[in-house]
Amino acid sequence: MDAQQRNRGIDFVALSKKMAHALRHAPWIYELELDNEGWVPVADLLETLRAERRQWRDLREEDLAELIARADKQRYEMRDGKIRALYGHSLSGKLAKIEATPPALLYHGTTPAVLDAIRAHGLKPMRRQYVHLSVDVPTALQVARRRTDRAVILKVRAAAAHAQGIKFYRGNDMVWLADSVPPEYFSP
Ligand code: HQG
Repeated sequence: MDAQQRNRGIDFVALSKKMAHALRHAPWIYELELDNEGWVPVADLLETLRAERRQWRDLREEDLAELIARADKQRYEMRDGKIRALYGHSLSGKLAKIEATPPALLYHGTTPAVLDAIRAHGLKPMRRQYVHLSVDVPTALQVARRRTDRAVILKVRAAAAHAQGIKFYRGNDMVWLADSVPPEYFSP
């Protein structure tokens, strides 16, 4: 039995992308309203997803739980009848995140084309609410390879930045968030 059969024909990649659009970028298109921590009722999300595609018309909470459990990245969190994206938001209203102490070093995977701008101005959130940082080089490489086969990895002295008042927030086990990172905290 392949993955498709096990999951009643549900295409988890397409579903996850639709969820990202709804929970990170444009909830209003789906008549969803995120609370200030990014949560929406699972029932509301299911209702809108069921209407999106024939193959999703019987979508259940268990399917979302399975998607979360089997995903390559921990993008979503579901509990107490609510679900949210853990990072990646581009909404204009900034979500409330709890500050946390980052590991000593974090990594940012990017492309050669933007390296000069990043070295000059630091890491900026660009279209998202936060800068995204990875806990290790393999994860940063994976991030960069979405855009380039010539990945560039920046090493960020996160603990030093944190000690100087730069705020960090946990995304998931592999991803940390920051408002911005000035260039003096890049390791050579
Ligand atoms: C770059 C995915 C010019 C930055 C990933 C990046 C991640 C600058 C791009 C998550 C800059 C923004 C986020 C500056 C930063 N000047 N360019 N000053 N500062 N940049 O997609 O980190 O699969 O918003 O280097 O795995 O690539 O969707 O950020 O290239 O965890 O779950 O501006 O999204 O997760 O791009 O990726 P993005 P990102 P998912």
